[in-house]
Amino acid sequence: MAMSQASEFNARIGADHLVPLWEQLHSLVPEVPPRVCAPALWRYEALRPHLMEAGRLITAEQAVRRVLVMENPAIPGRASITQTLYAGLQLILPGEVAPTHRHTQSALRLVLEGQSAFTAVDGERIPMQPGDFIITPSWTWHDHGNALQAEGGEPVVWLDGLDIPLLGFLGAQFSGNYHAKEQPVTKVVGSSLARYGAGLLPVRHRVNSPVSPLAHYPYARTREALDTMLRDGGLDDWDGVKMRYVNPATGGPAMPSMATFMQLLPKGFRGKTYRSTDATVYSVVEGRGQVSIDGQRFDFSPRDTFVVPSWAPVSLCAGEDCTLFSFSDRPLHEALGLLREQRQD
Ligand code: GTQ
Repeated sequence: MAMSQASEFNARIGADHLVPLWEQLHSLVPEVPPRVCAPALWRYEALRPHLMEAGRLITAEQAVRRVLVMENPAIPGRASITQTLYAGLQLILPGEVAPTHRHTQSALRLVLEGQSAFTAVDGERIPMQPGDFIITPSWTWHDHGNALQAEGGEPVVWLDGLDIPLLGFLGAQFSGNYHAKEQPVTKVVGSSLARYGAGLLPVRHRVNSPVSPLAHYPYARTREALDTMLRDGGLDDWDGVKMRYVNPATGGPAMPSMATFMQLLPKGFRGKTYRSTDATVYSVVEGRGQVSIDGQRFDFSPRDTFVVPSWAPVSLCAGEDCTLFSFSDRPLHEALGLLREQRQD
C-alpha cells in the first residue's frame, strides 16, 4: 500500500472509530515488557521538609488525607508509582484526625516515623510504631488520629500503598464518607493481633474472604523472625533473608491485589541480579546500602522509597545491616498465570 493510500484509508476508517492493527501490533504485543516506568528513588531527607511544609499549609481535616504522592517520573500526572500502584507519604500532626471514609481501593501502611498515631480499621484502633505494617482492606471504614502534643503527640509519617491505578483501569472505584469524623471504637487494642496473629485462630473461624483478618503486623516481631532466620541459615544469594506477609488463615497475601514483603540484608551483603514481572516499590526501614536497577545505581538510606519497574534487573547491596519493606501487584500476576521471574547467576 502506498503511503498516501494508507493515510487516506486510515483517515476514512478513523471516522468510523477504527484503526489498523498492523501499524501498532509490535507495541500492543511486545516481546518483553516495555519500559513504561523508570527506576527512581525518593530520598526521605529531601522529601520530609516538603511534607512538613504541607503540614503548615493544610490541616489533615481540610486535606482529608495529607499526602505527597510519589509519581513515577516516566508517567507524570497519573498519581502512579508503577502502572498499577500508587504510593505516597502521609503526615498526621499531634491532635489531628483524618476523617473516616471507605473505598474499594485497598491500602497498606508502613510506618516511617513517630510513635503516637493510630489507624482505626472497622472499629479497632491500631497503634502505629515505626516499621509496622498495617492493612486497610477494600471497603473497610478507616480514619487516622494522633495524640495531643501535651500527651506525647509527635508528627507521624507513613508510606501509603494503594491499588488506585489498577482500580481506575478496572472501573471499579467506589467510596463514601462516614457520618462522623471518627468511627466508634468497638474492639480492644490488640484485638486483631490476639485473634489472628499468635499462631492461633478463633476456633470457629471460617475463611470467607481473600482479605487477611489480621490487620497489624508489628515490626518487632517481623525483625525478630528475620534475625532468627538469618542465624538459622536462611540467607538467599538474591534476596538476603526475605519473608512475605501472609493472611494467617490462608497463607495467601494480606490483601488480594498487593503482596508485601520484608527482607534483611546483612552488612556486606552483595546480592545477585534478578528480575520479575511485578514492578515493586521498596521502602527502607533500617540501614544504608545500594540498589542497581536496570544499570542505574542508587544509594539508599532509612525511609527512602525506590521503585523497580517490571522486568528491570535489580540487585541489592548492604553497607550495614538493612531491612527493606516492599510491595507489588504480584498476586494478580500469580492469579492470571503471568508471573515470570529470572534469577541470574
Ligand atoms: O489513608 O485513606 O494515600 O484514601 C490515598 C487515598 C491514603 C487513606 C492515600 C486514601 C488514603
